[in-house]
Amino acid sequence: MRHFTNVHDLGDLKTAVKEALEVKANRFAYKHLGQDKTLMMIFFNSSLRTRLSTQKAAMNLGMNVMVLDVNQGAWKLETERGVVMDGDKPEHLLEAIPVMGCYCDVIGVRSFARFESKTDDYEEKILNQFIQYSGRPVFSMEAATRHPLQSFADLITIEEHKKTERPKIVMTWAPHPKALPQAVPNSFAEWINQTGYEFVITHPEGYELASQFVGNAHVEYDQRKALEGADFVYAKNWAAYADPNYGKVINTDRSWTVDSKKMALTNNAFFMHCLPVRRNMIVTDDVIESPQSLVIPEAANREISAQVVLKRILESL
Ligand code: AN0
Ligand code: CP
Repeated sequence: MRHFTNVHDLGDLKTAVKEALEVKANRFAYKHLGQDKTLMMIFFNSSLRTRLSTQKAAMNLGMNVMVLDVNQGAWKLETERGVVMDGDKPEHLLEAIPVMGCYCDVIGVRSFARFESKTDDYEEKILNQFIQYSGRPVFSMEAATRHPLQSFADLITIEEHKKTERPKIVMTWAPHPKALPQAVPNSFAEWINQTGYEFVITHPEGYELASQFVGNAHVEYDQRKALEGADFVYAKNWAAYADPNYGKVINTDRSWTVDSKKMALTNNAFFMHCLPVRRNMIVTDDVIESPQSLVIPEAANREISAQVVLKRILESL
């Protein structure tokens, strides 16, 4: 595998999950793979889990790691070609990317949707420029439309906890005060659609996701109905995708918060969220603290998903 930006790059998911569980059981077995290889992680946006888990995964593989926070200490980067650079941005991405590529063997990029142009976001303009101009294998650490390392960790967590062959998975929108990208829900949907599990997406009207991600999932606008019999409840906020509200918060209805009454409608479901989470907006304290909450195991599996991805990239160098 050279680049990792979506579920299809990983090939067969059963094989990938099997490899993940092997890596998890013996995470230092591949230390030779990364010897004298350097990972560069580039962050255009904040992170706790992605930064730490990906660095840990790289260290497990014997790699050296460099981290650049573009907004803290680097030159401000112009991203548009053709701009007369007389403003506050001293450097262009078209020089910065190949320069970064000179100093490393693998590049991880975090670059969220900016909500300035739906086309730019959904064409993955920033991530694709790294793929085109860095000369290095590139993997997404959450780009504009997807967060595949998160979805892979979520799938590993589901495989570890499922009690039936074909669990019912419900992804529910939940309220949040600020506009958040669709990357996490898009990506989760893309991955779960590959599993063939029963998959329901529930959200208020106006929060429809792009059809290429919804795929064959059942969309149910009644959250209570959606949650009936669920084995896994995956909560997430996202801003509107549909025009004319792209990138906007159109509703912060707290009746959508996941609480114990909602969880009582389920089949004693596990609760999942990628974190960071705003308590008592997205989910109540009691639900996230309950024994059914998988938020910490999900975060722990971020080390494993990153390690499988880095291992496969290193194997292809
Ligand atoms: C980001 C998002 O919703 O995409 C990152 C989640 C992993 N969340 C926030 O910005 C709070
Ligand atoms: N879940 C996740 O990607 O968290 P961070 O934004 O903290 O990296």
